[in-house]
Amino acid sequence: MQYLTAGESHGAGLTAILEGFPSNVPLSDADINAQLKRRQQGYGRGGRMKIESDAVHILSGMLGGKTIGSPIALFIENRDFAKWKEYTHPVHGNPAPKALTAVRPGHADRTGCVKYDFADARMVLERASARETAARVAVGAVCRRLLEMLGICIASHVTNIGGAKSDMHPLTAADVNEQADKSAVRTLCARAEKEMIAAIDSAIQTGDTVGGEVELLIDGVPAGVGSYVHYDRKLDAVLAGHLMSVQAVKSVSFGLGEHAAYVRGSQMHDQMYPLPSGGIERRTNRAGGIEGGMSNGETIVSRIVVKPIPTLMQGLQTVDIATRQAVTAHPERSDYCAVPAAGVVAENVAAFAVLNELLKVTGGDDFHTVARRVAEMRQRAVK
Ligand code: EPS
Repeated sequence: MQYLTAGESHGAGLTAILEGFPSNVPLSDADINAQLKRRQQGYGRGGRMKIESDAVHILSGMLGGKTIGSPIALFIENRDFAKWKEYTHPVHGNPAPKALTAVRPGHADRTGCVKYDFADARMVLERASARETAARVAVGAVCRRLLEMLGICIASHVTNIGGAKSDMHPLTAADVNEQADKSAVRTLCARAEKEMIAAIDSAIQTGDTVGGEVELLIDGVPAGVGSYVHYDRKLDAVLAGHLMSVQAVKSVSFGLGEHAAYVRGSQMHDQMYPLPSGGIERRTNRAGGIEGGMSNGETIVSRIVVKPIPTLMQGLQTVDIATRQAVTAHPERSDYCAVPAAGVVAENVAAFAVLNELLKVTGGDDFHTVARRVAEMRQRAVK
């Protein structure tokens, strides 16, 4: 499979095309809208989320409520475009009144202007904006539908916001989203929830922003997705690339992650025990479900760190690229914290990556062929 996204944050909307998705998968707008809605939640979002109410238009790739194997085109309208079109209309807009030259440290503003030869960072930020993640979530939601039918479940929860840490580290994805979605900051830990909200409130009061960490869990991936035989087929490398591409992500790790630097081999590796059924049991999952670049059949566990958003109401010291004078960076409307949303984005970005790697193993243009092959893979792991 492959997908493309297009669209500017204050343009007409976001478009995505997903190519290579198997046929005969039942799908509805509601499946995608449910994920879009989850992405819009979270304490600490800015005013924009009160304007948008993301809903997908499925333009192609389906007939009679099922996918038909042809490219799936998706469109999400930007409601805010109604107020912006005199500036951001692709042909008739005049962006000059909305020019941004007090470039924001940490944002794509400055380097984007150098790279694309612009005198106005508006030309950069419209596309660099994390608004684009709505399109990626829509694509992921389609992939997720098929993964669910194969018994593959993806979930996430917030483990840290601004240093307020959760103690909860569930071993599987089951019920995690159900619980996390009830929390304003998508955390499973009641104590940490209060501290996380306090950290966001404190950032809001001081015109600052906070980042954090999410944990991603993927259950049910059969052993043998990805491969050790070549660098570009390693599942952890592929997944990390997709997750790292999400706006504001600064690190991605699997299993023990950076803690692996502190332990010995005997404390690191997940020992194996025979089961009467013929299968093999592990009593730990420090590998995070991936060994030798392949899923090993255990839950895939990844931790993703998101930096504090670089648009600060208090402004940071910078240089105006028009005047070359020292100024305070432009304080724009933005989010104070988008960590809860980042977890939802991570889930859906991972859904594409996992399905894409799975389809490379199974082959198959239609759902039943894929499902039969997945069943064979699972069977092989216990014989
Ligand atoms: C963003 C800035 C804010 C966010 C936006 C990402 O938008 P605005 O400048 O319109 O207030 O709300 O996120 C979304 C619109 C979204 O859908 O997530 C940025 O600069 O990255």
